[in-house]
Amino acid sequence: PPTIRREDYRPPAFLVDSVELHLALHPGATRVTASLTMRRNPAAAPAADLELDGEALTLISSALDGAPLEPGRLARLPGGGLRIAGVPDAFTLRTEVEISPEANSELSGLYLSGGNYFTQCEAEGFRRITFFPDRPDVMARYTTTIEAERAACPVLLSNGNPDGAGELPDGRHWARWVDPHPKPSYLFAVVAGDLVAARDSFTTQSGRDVALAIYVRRGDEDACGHAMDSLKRSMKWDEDTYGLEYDLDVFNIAAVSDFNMGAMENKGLNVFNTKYILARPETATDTDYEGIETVVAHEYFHNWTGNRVTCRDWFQLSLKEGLTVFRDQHFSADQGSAAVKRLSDVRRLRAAQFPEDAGPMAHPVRPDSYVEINNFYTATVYQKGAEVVRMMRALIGEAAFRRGMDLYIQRHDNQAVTIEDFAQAMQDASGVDLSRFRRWYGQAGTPELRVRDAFDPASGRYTLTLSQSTPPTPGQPEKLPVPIPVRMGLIGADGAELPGAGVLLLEEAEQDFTFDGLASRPVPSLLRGFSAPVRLSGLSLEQLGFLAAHDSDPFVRWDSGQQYAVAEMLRMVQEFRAQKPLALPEGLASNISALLDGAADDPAFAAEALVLPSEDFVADQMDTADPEAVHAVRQFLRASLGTRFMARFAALHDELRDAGPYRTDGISTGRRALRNTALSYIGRAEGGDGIARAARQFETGGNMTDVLSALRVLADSDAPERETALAAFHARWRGDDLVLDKWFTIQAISSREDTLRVVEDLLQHRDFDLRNPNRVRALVGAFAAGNPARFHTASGEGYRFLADSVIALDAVNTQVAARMVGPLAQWKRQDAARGAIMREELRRILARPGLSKGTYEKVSKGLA
Ligand code: HT7
Ligand code: ZN
Repeated sequence: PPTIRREDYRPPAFLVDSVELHLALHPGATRVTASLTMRRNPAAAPAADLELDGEALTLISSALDGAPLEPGRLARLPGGGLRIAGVPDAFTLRTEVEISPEANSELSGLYLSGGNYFTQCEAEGFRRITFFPDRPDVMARYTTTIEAERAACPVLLSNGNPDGAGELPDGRHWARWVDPHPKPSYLFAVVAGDLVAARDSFTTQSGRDVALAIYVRRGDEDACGHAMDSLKRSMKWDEDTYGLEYDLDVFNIAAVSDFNMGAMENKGLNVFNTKYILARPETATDTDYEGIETVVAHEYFHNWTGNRVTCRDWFQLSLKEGLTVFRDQHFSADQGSAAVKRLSDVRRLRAAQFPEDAGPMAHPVRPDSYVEINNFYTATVYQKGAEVVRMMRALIGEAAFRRGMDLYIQRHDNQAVTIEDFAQAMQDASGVDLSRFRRWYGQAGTPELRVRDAFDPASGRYTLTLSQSTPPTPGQPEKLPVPIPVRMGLIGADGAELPGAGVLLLEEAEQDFTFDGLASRPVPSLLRGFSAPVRLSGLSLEQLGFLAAHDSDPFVRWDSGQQYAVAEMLRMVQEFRAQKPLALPEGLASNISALLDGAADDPAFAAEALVLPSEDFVADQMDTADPEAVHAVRQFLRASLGTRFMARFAALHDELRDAGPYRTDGISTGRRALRNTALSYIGRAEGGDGIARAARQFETGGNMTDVLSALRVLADSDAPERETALAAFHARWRGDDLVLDKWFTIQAISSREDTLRVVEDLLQHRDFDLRNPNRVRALVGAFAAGNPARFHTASGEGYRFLADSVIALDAVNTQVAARMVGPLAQWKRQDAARGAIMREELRRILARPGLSKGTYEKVSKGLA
């Protein structure tokens, strides 16, 4: 398959001013008629023929300016597109095509889910609905008429504002929608079916009333409250923070249980995975509630950053995604504890993006090439992209950043632009030269930041030497220094903050920063708030322990504790490999003890800090991973800490029980998180009553957070309560897809040795469905990406299981299949024996005839 390169970008030869679409919905044969008002693009090289994208379309008829096109002027292009020879400078093209929603298991284009129709057009799904120049720099005004059988599809929705509806013969009806804003085709959407709405309204800052509706399956309307509340808070926040107001009369959301990703920001008609809409205390965990708030906000914020100002081409994806993740993170931080939100964002970045940036798929935030664009909806484009925006704000200051946003939107409203345009607006608004900073967009790899320090007692001068280097990544052997903002402070021996705190800007490979007037050697607190997405090294175990206990910055306090634990765990891994007996390090125990002392002051922070670094995170710090040894060490520590502090964990578990109704405020979720962290330690402790506590909590827990935490403890155990609880959970929640996903996941991530067998059996379970991405992610994805000890079993069975799953999936849904390849592609991180089996499995996938280009790209790059 061809590689698309950023440097090959050319403006579109033809533009589309307006689109009149008519969809006559039928499950097996939907008719789509499109009338496109088109003209030559004066900014493009002249082209005699018109080329339109198309995929899986059956052409029924076509006409140019009202006259049927003779077959001699039409040719089909290799991927399924259409070439029309010799078109005039301006014309109307009318095409009629047939598509089959019921045969569409890709979930891209128009498809059926539970008998209802949904579309997904990003990135290149619109070409599966009609012939079109399906690229984001072609922005047009859409009018959409949908007709369907009234009984099966009482609800007919599209983008924009409603503009009429009526009856048709044979029990059919129609509705028309007009979207006044020009938009790229990837933001087009249609939803039709038997759905019911939860309704509300929002009055904008200029006094316009917007009708809000969330469409769900009948019976789920009572589970939309949190999503609706999150939507209204997002609308208000964007007005207050950026002066950005919603721009249509209606804002609709439709929820669907078969969906490739989390949600989609289609103009005026967001489509959401049910996972990010539906929540009841008894079915959704605190993490689910947080996810809903974040994703609802994210999609809403796209209305300006993505929709009104969109991307020129898909290489600019981070223009909308990095910026919008930055915005949703800022919003969520403003809703509760900003510090705890930052820790969890950084945890996620390190878990997903750092390994990606160090692996075979490493790419810059603005990639240079791709084979399948769907493979580039990555942690790098999203999360690292957000970090780059955050650094930009740190460099130019909050006020200038706001001016930059105003300027960016004012300059580029209704345009399809580049990351350069965004950086230029920030530069123009701030007066700060960002030319060097732009390297962050072009260079892949995680910079390594090293610190050395020296103190001269005679002069009282303290010198911090910071140096940076970025490792080579595929296609980028040499790296230049990037500007790294290092927010820092100095801590005195008594734990007090000393003068000198601020932001150091490391621009060169190495720089000295001096501080005068110090009485004794301070401890440096670096990367406060995680001011740059880098790996920091050079602090001693002693300094880390000191910072974990004393720093005023919660991020550094948390991170130093984690780094301390990692250092000890790495040492223990060596002991384990040398078959030496393991012992609980006293320093680590005293860190945990100090956290327990202060737990009542900030339960949410304590819950984060008490959790040991994940197995993946520890393995990521090793030259060659050793999943068995890391697992053994982590389990040993959990058990030893649980045993050592049993009484204190038990007291927390008793004291923090929820009183009163379920609430999702930061205090309540923090208390539950801490209580369940305590339970998980007790569950591993020797001689404890963890199983009895978990069984009791499982039976009596009043919310899914508590029930699932208890079930997790049981699912990891060999106790008879395990089977009883899993069976009871299944019986109770069989009818609820989202809860059943949790049942699959909890078994897939169990630390038990028989987990792979269990997962293989679950693949055959009557409730497993390869066509449902949530279910696939819940079982296959959770096992391969969330259970390193069992996935990397030395026999290679875990690898074979994943390769078999990818092969089966590729025939059903290529986007989901390609996304599952990731863990196999990390073979260079494993030892030679495992690496060889992983490569063998990648080759086996690659040898499959008819492999999709997305899976091909992931596997072939993974093998390189
Ligand atoms: N902009 C969207 C990204 C997306 C997507 C969503 C659903 C299904 C397939 C998709 N491909 C790309 C979601 C977002 O980031 O907001
Ligand atoms: Zn997005």
